[in-house]
Amino acid sequence: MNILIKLSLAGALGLVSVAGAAQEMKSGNLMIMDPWVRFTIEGRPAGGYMKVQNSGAQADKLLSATSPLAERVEIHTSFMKDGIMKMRPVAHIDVPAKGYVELKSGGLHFMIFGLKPGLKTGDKLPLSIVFEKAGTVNVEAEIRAGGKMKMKMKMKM
Ligand SMILES: [Cu+2]
Repeated sequence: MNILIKLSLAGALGLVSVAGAAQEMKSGNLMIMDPWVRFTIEGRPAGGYMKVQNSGAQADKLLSATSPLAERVEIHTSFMKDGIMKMRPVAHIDVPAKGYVELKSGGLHFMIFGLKPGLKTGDKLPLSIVFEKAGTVNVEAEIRAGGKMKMKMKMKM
């Protein structure tokens, strides 16, 4: 009985944290929506994703990012070559005026190297994102399981 109650409570808490996961951070004309990081095994770089919306009449540029819990963060783009998904660093990401850019799996993304060991799904990774015009915007990206990485891990098991 006790165990049942604990389990259902854990389930309810899980639902609450999922519902509260979608984050927004506004800075000037920029809005950072739903920043998250894909959980990865220790020692592997992790992908970081979010949507950056610009309500201003001037375009901006995402120049770089850092995290106190990672060695370095690169900006990557993904592309197909000979049927294989590859990626390479890019210098910046354009944020169009009165528009948005989405950092997502298989497209532009943050590549986060040297994550502090012990981070797990549900933890928040602080990210300081530097824009050419808007300056530095601090967000907390939730670490989530998901996508291709999860499927790979399932196949290995
Ligand atoms: Cu990458």
